[in-house]
Amino acid sequence: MTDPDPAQSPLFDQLQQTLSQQGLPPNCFDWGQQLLQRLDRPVQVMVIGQPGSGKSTVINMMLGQSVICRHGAAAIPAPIIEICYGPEARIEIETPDGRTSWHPGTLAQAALPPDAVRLRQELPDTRLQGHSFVEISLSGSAEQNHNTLQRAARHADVILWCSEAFTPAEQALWAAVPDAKKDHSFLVLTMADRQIMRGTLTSLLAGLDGFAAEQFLGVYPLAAVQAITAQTAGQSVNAQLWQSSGGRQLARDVLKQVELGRASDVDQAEMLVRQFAPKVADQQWRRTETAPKPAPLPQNTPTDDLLHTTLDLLQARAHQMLAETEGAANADAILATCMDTVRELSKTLLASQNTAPQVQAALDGAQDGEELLILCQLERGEDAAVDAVTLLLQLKREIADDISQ
Ligand SMILES: Nc1nc2c(ncn2[C@@H]2O[C@H](COP(=O)(O)OP(=O)(O)O)[C@@H](O)[C@H]2O)c(=O)[nH]1
Ligand SMILES: [Mg+2]
Repeated sequence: MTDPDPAQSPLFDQLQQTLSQQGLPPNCFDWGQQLLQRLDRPVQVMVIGQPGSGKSTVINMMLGQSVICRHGAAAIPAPIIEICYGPEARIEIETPDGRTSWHPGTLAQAALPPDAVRLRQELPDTRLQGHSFVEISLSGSAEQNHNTLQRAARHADVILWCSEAFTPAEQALWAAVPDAKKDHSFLVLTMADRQIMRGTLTSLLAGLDGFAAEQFLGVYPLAAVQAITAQTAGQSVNAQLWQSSGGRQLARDVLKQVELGRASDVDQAEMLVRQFAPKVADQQWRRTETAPKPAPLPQNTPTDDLLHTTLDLLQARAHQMLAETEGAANADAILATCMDTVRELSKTLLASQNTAPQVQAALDGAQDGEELLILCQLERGEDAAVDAVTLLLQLKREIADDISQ
């Protein structure tokens, strides 16, 4: 598990100290500043779609309680609703004149002015320290919706696009979202219960198959009202309804994506700190890093030794790539280094003829990684290089986890 509040973590302070030094390569400084910002706030899950597409109900489902609206109540008109952590349940209402006011309780309980432009719900739910939700309604002209979506996508870490049928107009809007964001996005086909009653769900899914598979991490038919009932109606969760409503799978996959995003930020921050930390911070870093580890076992198994060798390789290459970013960042060179590294890793693991499950898992990871890197090389460019480095860091994390088990 990652730290629920990375902004309070030693890593955040160490990265801040690292970035306050003179003479840091400009690329690394910019990269580090972006990481600091991301570590400083919860992962942003944006829930986007047309009014009445079921966005608020999806957020209620993820929260496991009806916070934004009650079932069957008229949709809240505000274009932006934020749901984040706070020590007690209270809402902030912003009206068109820019004034804001605070009220205790939840949106579902409050009488809201019809002209609110932004609503913020704070809840004492500690899960919201790790990720928060933003509901964005696309209720303007095609051009306004395009602009709203682009702006929202820039700030989003994960996107849930809510729609009953994902119409061609919505498909055209979505097509303009940057690919890097599409890789972290889910298509939620809301009101699936109605589609099932009409007998239209199968043909809807078949019709979307090609386009949606390319444009999203996955397509998730969801009967959100049933999914909320599954969690709230009885003393315990109705596992069967939670599963059949589509709620279980969507909630699980979204949370996994949130975790992956956070883990990747933490990995990258660790890498920057290791490479550039000032002397004092470097010593602190080593202390905090080594403190919680158990005393080393008297003898390492051959499998551990092999996995340590692969970790050293990944670490050395990560440093090499950071050094390469000192000049003009060269995405192609970084992609090539990542590819070499993964191939070398496969070769080392294969040559060892070690059949331990951890080694096999590392080999599977390296071979899958090679396939993904081929795709990154086709895409090229800065985003692809960042994806490639992230992939190496993920491999490193998986191998390290296996050693510590
Ligand atoms: N039958 C059914 N109704 C739903 C479902 N999800 C939402 N609704 C209803 O659709 C209406 C609009 O939902 P809401 O979440 O407010 O939409 P939003 O405007 O996109 O936030 C509400 O009356 C919800 O109760 C669903 O999965 N099945
Ligand atoms: Mg709503």
